[in-house]
Formats: sequence, structure tokens, C-alpha cells
Amino acid sequence: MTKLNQIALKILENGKGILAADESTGTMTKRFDSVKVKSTPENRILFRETLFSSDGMKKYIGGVILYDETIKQKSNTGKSIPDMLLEIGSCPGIKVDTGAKQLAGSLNEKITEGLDNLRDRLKEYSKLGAKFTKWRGVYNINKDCPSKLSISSNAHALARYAALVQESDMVPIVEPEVLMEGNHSADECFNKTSEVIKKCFDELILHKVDLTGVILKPNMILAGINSKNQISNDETARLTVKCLKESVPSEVPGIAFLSGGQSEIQATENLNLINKFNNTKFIMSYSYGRALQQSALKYWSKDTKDAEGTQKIFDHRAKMCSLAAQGKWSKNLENI
Ligand code: 5MM
Repeated sequence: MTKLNQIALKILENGKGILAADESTGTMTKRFDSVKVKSTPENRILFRETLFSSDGMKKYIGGVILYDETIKQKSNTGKSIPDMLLEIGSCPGIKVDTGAKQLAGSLNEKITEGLDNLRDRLKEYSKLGAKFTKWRGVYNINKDCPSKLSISSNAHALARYAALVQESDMVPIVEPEVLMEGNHSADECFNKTSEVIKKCFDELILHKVDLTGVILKPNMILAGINSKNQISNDETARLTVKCLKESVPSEVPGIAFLSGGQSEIQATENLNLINKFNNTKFIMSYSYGRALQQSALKYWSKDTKDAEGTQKIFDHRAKMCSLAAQGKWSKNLENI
């Protein structure tokens, strides 16, 4: 077992998953605006530290994806955030892409940037304590998209990123997110997601990335949010497992889904069903942002000093996700 494979397994084994707390300042400001909290560096670390110091972190969160601002902040005990996480047995990770920009030559599609100086930035993050990283490519579905150009250029960027990350002895999370926006069918989501993931692995292999030291962070297979033909959670789970079984090389140790705008309960229920139908060797867990934090953020915004109450809500959500990652969740467990 390589060191990178060990890190990937430590993050995802035993029903643990990932907390995606890597919202850029712009996204965090939108989240705070929605609950009427001022988005300042102090408030951002206060909310995040409230989650990071909860009981549930030790039991259910194997890794936290941080944002550049957060990895350099200190906890109120004076410890660095990575040290605080390492102490409770959770791996600190870092988002290293610099965002999705307009892809030249495309019909309004995006290419994720951040390769410039990446090798040096990775050295710095590794010194700060990061054990893994994240890079997200985004794809829309409509009659012309995602185009071959967007599929191929994002896969190329993801592979170059992943190769550099492994060179720095960290585990790359490869996140190709096919968005839920639109009126496409679940079949179209299945076909496009399969094409996107296969292309990513073609490029990862070309760039000699060690697949045993990679975590894939994909979307689930869903109909577009504006589609009249929504599918059941059962169908989502079956199609998602089928897609990943056919598109992901067997060496990959783990898959950690994004929630992508699903409600907390839907993201939990779908993950649970995915694990019930999982006939692969992949660990199937979570790397949720909104589906782990939404209720906690709402509660916290009413009284930002009530750490205990906020943590109770976060711990419950994390426990439900962890049960779902083992196929042991059921709706009646939601009543606290
Ligand atoms: C947590 O949000 C992440 C960062 O987004 P921005 O760069 O736009 O601020 C995002 O990449 C996230 O990690 C994934 O999309 C998964 O989050 P969700 O909320 O979809 O589970």
C-alpha cells in the first residue's frame, strides 16, 4: 500500500467522509448574506471553527477541504487550523484551483484555472499541513454542452493538477461536476457524466497519475432541476452505481460525492441507496458542502455564540451521512 493510498483510505474508511468547507470568499459571502450574517474573516472562521470543534468531526469527518484563507487562520486556542484538525484525527485538505473562467472558443462554457505556480503553492500548502487537495471542473448540460472542447480541456487540467499534487505527496481529489441546472433527462446526465469521467481517467493515466492515490468527487445521476421527468431515488442510486462501475478504473480506492444543490435529506437518502446497491469495490462516501452545513448555518446565524446548539445540528447531519455511507441510514433516524 502506498502512502497516498493510505491517506485516501484514512479519509474515507469506516463510514467517514469529507466536509467541503472550501467555499471561496465570494461563495461564503452569498451563504452568509442568505442568513443575514456579515461576511468578515472573523465570522467566517468563527462559523468554521464551531463546526471543526464539534464531537461529530472526530467520528464522521475523515477530511476537511479548506480554502486558502482558512488554512492560514488560527483557532481561538492559537493553534493553526490544520494542526487543530490533525489533532482530532481529521486530514486537512485544500482547494487549489482558482475558479472556473470562460473557456475561449466555447459556447459559454467554463475552464477551471490555477495551474500557474501550482507546484510552488503546493509546497507551501504541504508545509502548512495539507494532506490532500481539491480541483473542480464544471460542466453544463444542454443540446450543445458539454462540448468535446470543454470535456477535453477540463480533463487535461485535472490531470496536470493531479500529477503535480502527487509529486508533492498529497492526494488529489478530482472533481468533475456535471451541474443539475437545466431541463435535461437523467439519461442525458448519465451519458454526459460517463463521458466526462472516462475522459478524466484517460488523461490521468496519460499523465501517469497513481490511481490508487486519488479520490474521485462526482455528481450523482439526476434529471435537471427543471426537467418534468424526475426519477426516483432508487433509480438515481442504480444509475449512479452503473455509471461509476463502467467509467472508473478499479484501482481508485474511493468516491466521495458532492451534494450539488440536493437537500440535506435527499443527498443522504441517495447516498444510502447507492451503498445498498454498491456492487463495486469502491468506497462510496460523501464530500458535501451544503448538505452538511445548511441547517447548522441557519441555526448559527440566529445566535453566533451558541456553539453547542450549532454543533448538535452539524453532528446529527454528519452522523446521518456517515450511516448513509455504510447503507445503514433510514428516515426515522432523522428525528432528533
Ligand atoms: C463548498 O463549495 C465548494 C467551493 O465552491 P466555490 O469555489 O464556488 O466557492 C465546491 O467546490 C464544493 O466543494 C463542491 O461543489 C461540493 O459542494 P456541495 O455543496 O455541492 O456538496
